[in-house]
Amino acid sequence: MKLVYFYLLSSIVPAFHNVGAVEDKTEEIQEEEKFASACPVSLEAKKQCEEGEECPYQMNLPSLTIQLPKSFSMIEQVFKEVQNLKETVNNLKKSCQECKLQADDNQEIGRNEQQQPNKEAPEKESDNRIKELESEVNKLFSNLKDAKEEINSLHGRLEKLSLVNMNNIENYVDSKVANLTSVVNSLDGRCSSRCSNQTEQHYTSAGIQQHLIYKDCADYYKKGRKINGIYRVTPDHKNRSFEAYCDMETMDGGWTVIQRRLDGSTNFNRTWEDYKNGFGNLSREFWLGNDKIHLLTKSRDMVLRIDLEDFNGVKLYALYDQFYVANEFLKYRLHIGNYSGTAGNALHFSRHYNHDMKFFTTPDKDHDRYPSGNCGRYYSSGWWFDACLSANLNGKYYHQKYKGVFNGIYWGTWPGMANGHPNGFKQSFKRAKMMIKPKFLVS
Ligand SMILES: [Ca+2]
Repeated sequence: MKLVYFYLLSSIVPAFHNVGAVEDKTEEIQEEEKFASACPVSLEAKKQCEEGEECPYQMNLPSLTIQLPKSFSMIEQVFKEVQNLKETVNNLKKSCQECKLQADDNQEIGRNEQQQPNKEAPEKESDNRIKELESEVNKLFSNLKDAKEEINSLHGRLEKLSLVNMNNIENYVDSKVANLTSVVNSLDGRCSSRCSNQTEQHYTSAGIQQHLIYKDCADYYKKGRKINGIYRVTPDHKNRSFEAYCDMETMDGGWTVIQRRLDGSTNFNRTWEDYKNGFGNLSREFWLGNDKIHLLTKSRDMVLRIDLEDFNGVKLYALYDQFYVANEFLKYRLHIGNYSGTAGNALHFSRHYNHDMKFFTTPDKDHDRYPSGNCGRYYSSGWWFDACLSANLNGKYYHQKYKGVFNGIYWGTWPGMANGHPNGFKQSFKRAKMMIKPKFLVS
């Protein structure tokens, strides 16, 4: 539409140019007529105007028809198409904006999705932490292992030290006990000669049984009790009294018997507890008990006499000028002194077979020096085994010679004992007896 208006104006401009040349009236009329025939455009005042007055003029134009190129007919179509295109573009733009929004959304989601690994980051961190902890634990484990090895080695050293110390302490205590018992015995000897009547009278008037003051069979013997039999003794006033068999005939009497074998009526294959408390029949075969033996030998310095008789009627004896059995804590360790007698020193046979200073072993408690097994179990008895024996008076009672393991009553220095008989039979004993007596009474 705007284009059409432009062409109308451009055709008017030459008309105004011609209006400027009106002054020449003759020519003007001719020209007007000419022009009117050629182009019917007239310019005239609207009303009669005075000179010098500004009057409105009007211009009449003939109907105008302009021939435009054919291609101009396409303009409307093009315009329509342009409109369509514009709409399409707008639509596209709109959809594009939606696309963009979607894309932005997607990007947002993408960003969020990209944040996923960030969410996993703490997991990675915790993984690393776990690895660190694992390595720390491994370090601690190896440290612990080292510490354990160190503790084991220290433990070994400590055991050695404690063993050495224990031996020292034991020896120290033993020597002190020996000194004390010697002093007590000498005092006791003096008292028995000067104060015994007073003591007896005192106890009698107090109504206390007289036997409470008898430490052992020797005390009874000193009081004129010279018949073999069972007497109640109190070797330590802090401990209970107990019965013991007293031999009042052998070698000036006054012997407290701690073990006896004579007929095989009592089984000597016994436990630690049995040997601790004692077992058997005091009138026949028995073991007095390690606790009692300890108390008896603790209260006085004692000597030990062993009497043996074989089935051939041979009777021999062994005398040890010291005999002490330690307490249970020290595993009833044996202490023996110098030997004298006729049966031979079987308790201290050699450097390798020595029962002195050995712990007590029973079939259920191995304290012997035989590393591969229990001597008590092998030889069916409780005894102060080395590894294992040159003497064992608690062995099995055989009523005659026997074959096999040396598990009978055994005294290694007995004539023909160690070699055995040519036919493989082993010596057995008819009687065995172990008894003790205060040293100061033995000349
Ligand atoms: Ca052993």
